[in-house]
Amino acid sequence: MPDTKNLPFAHLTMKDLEVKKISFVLVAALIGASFGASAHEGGSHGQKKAATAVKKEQKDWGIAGDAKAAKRTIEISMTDNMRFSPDRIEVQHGETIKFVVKNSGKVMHEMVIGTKKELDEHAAMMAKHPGMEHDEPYMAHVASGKSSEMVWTFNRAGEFDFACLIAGHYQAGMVGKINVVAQAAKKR
Ligand SMILES: [Cu+2]
Repeated sequence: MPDTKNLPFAHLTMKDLEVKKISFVLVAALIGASFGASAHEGGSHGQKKAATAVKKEQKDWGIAGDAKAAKRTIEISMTDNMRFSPDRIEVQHGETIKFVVKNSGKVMHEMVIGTKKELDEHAAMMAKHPGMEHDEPYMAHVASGKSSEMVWTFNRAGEFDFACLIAGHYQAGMVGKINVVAQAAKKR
């Protein structure tokens, strides 16, 4: 057992300790704030710009893309008979696609890209909480008669799905397939 008499604050009451602790937290916060501020200044414009841009998070089915990197546009139409058109897309591994997602129906629809597993789970959650708001760079929610754009980089090869996760729509089969194929081996 340590001898409490030799501890630096042993002579202080609990109340004194609280005050010490609070002022320590305040000092730490101030130091943190000034560090944060100088780090931000050091980052200059580049960092500022990144903060306002779309959050790019690597997913199993790719990552948010830059519109200027998209060399191909794919138009997807969504209808009230719970179908996407086209509902099969093939892209090259590494390709950035600009999707123009058009709602040709009378009710709200959305296009959400993901793995089958992820979409199944997400759809189950949407069915439980139909009014739930969700927004990510791999989804486009489109009101009747409107169009919305979404840019996605398919930097993972494989078979992925896209779906409308509005309660009832996924269950009615509003799903499509995206096949991300590895670049063909160079022929000699
Ligand atoms: Cu839908």
